[in-house]
Amino acid sequence: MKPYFLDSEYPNASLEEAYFHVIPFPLEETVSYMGGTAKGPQALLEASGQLEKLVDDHSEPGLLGIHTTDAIECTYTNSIQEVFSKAAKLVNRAFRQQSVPVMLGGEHSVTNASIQAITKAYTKGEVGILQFDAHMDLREAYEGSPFSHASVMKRAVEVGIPLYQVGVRNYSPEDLEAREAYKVGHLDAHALESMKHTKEGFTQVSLPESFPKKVFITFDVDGFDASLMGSTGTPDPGGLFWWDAINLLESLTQGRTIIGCDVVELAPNPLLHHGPYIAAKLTYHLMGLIAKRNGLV
Ligand SMILES: [Mn+2]
Repeated sequence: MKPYFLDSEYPNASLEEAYFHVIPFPLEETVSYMGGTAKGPQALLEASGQLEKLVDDHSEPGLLGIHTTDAIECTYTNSIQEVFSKAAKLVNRAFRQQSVPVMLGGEHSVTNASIQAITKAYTKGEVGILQFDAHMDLREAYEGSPFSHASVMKRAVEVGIPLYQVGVRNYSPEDLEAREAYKVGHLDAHALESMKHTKEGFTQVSLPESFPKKVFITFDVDGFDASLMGSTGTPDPGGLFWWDAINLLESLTQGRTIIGCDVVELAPNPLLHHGPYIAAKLTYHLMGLIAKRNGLV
């Protein structure tokens, strides 16, 4: 899908050679408030042209090769499952060749494809999901759909994928019950706010010892504070600022490898052009973190 991720600096690497498979997934099916996520991947890819080659530790994740695939076609005949299965194949292809899928949403339900792929490629309990989000997304179904953006993490925990949530600040009683039932670890926004002002900041946080050593990161951009990220369906106050997110990613992934990630719920707003750029910068930062954690830099 053109433009390719960071094509201002690198040609689209071949699928076989690329360490990162960027998969645009412009799904907009069950969005509950403001729409626009169908335009998220395109806007993020365009904004990636403004990035530089280096990330904060001066490493250059782009050297590992980035291949941007065609966008997932989001139409289906009978069930939206068909679309997730199609996307899951691309995620599995990345897993098979020891590459890393980087999916660009689209609404948060796109993660259903990665959940399917993880279930197929890994044994139960081998991979955990680290979720940045304003919401838990743990409802059984939402507006009649079990594949809603508000249910996507329920689909993960019910098949035995351990989950850890960061930045949550807006949830229902049903979410909370599921979180307790499935023993979901968390660092909610309110707890983070207190922690932020201590001497240690976020340097001492870590995933539980028992959490899997292989991690998939799902980053819903509404995890960011509403003032930073207005380009999303449900901007929410009291969220993460840039360095909060970066420092938490750093601390929480210590001692882990990262098998894939997604950046979801970007809904571009023509008046807020920093939104897609922030999402693109986060995506490239994640590639740098993945390269580091997987021992490639
Ligand atoms: Mn979400």
